[in-house]
Amino acid sequence: NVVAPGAVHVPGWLPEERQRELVEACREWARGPVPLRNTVLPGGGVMSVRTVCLGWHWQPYRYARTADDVNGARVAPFPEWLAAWGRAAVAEAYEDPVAAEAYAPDAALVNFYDGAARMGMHQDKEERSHAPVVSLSLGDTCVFRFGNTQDRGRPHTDVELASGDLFVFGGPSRYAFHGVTKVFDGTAGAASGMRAGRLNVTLRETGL
Ligand code: MD5
Ligand code: FE
Repeated sequence: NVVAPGAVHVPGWLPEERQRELVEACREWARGPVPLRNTVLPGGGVMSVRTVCLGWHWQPYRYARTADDVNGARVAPFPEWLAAWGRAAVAEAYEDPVAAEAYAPDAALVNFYDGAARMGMHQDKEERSHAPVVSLSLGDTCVFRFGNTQDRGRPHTDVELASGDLFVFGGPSRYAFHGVTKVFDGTAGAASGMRAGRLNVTLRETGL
């Protein structure tokens, strides 16, 4: 499903077994060296989403190797198997195995949403590379709001993202505003092995 130029939604891309593997890996990453944390924004606001990073630690609004706003630890490495999933995802979304081969993500953000968590409309601009962002959803279904590149307002398109869904944001959609407006409690089903909540794993090329 092409939502906009460069923005491709592939429902049910991850088979159950892969969903379970990724959930299990997320559980491990949440144990350390840096725990899941509610990011504190420079203005004092606290995000309702809980996040843990791989490869590079995102803190508003830069990437660092250590989690200086959490416990100072160096973040877990970005695993090569996850980069391979990223290349497969880009190949699937763009039907272009040559472009996909060049995709070299070096950071991941793992976002955990409980039923009350939301993510406000924002752009992802901390990466120096213009390579696509790969998004994998697990657990509860959410409403993902895909906006425009100008501002937080209209026009925007609401898309439901369910467990196993792939979304790739590249080309002109790489810097679109986007957010999560709702998570539907109890919609996870059995596929991912998640009991409650939603996980989203995004793969990025930092260019750092
Ligand atoms: C999420 N995470 O569901 C989303 C999925 C984040 C974040 O937004 O920053 O952690 S990633 C959605 C995304 C990434 C890059 C570009 C665009 C969307 N886009 O152009 O719409 O937790
Ligand atoms: Fe984002």
